Amino acid sequence: MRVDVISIFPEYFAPLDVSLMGKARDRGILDIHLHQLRDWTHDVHRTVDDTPYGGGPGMVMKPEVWGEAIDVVIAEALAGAADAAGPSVPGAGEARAGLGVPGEAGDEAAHEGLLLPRMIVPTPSGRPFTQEVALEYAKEPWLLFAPARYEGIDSRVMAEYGSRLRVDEVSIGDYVLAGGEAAVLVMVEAVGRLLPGVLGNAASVADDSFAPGAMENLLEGPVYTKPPSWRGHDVPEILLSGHHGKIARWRRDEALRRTAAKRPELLARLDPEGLDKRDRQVLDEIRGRADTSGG
Ligand code: JAH
Repeated sequence: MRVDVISIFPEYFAPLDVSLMGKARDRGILDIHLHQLRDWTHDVHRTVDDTPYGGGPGMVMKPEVWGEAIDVVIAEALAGAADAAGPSVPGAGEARAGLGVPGEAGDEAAHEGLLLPRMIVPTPSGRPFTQEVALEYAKEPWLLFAPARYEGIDSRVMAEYGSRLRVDEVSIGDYVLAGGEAAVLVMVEAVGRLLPGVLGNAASVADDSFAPGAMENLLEGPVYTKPPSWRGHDVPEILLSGHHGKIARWRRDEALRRTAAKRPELLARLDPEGLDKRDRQVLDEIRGRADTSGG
């Protein structure tokens, strides 16, 4: 997957060199390109913001700068992908090889067939970013993130690119940040770990909280490792039993109980078709307790 990020703080994305995302990049699974928005300004002050029409506090990011930045980033990525795919004239490949020009083989950034990116603008007024959205983005070959600062980007930028490519205004939660960069880090990590070959164990994705299927709208239960007893706290005996069927059932019970305790609003979203007899029994016990405690 190719990811472009245009920001006035490209250095904010240094954490993407670390750990799982760093490895995904080293392996060429995740190809992240960072761009300084101010590179597309034309004034000595490299101005990216201006006062809001209609008045009010704060500043708004200027549309012309974003427009040039997005146009050039897309055009250069497409030109690079065409280069990497090689010449369409038969025989020219040998000429290129003779000149020592790198071809597609061994070219880690050889994105063939890039059309247009999906553009993602983080904003508190956007659609909620969920595991479902992360899975959807993980299927895309190319994402372009446009994190704003100040009070946001002039809305005409989203209108313009909304008619040229797919634009999503997305929120990672109901709070206001100082800018969209931290939200981009969150989204790139949530999407990046879902890319084929990034996680060692594909099963761990299916068992995640919120994963489509059995864990949809459920939180994962508690986890434990050695030692079996620590400061008087014992690992639940069932986990030491080696009874894999019973362990799976206990984990599901705990997921249901934890979801009821911490995110009761999620229970209403459980698919009744996805609940077995024991699931319903656990939920009845939880509701019974809730009903008696309420009086
Ligand atoms: C704040 C531009 N959903 C979290 C979120 C995302 C973006 C922003 N704030 C919160 C934000 C200022 C300027 C974006």
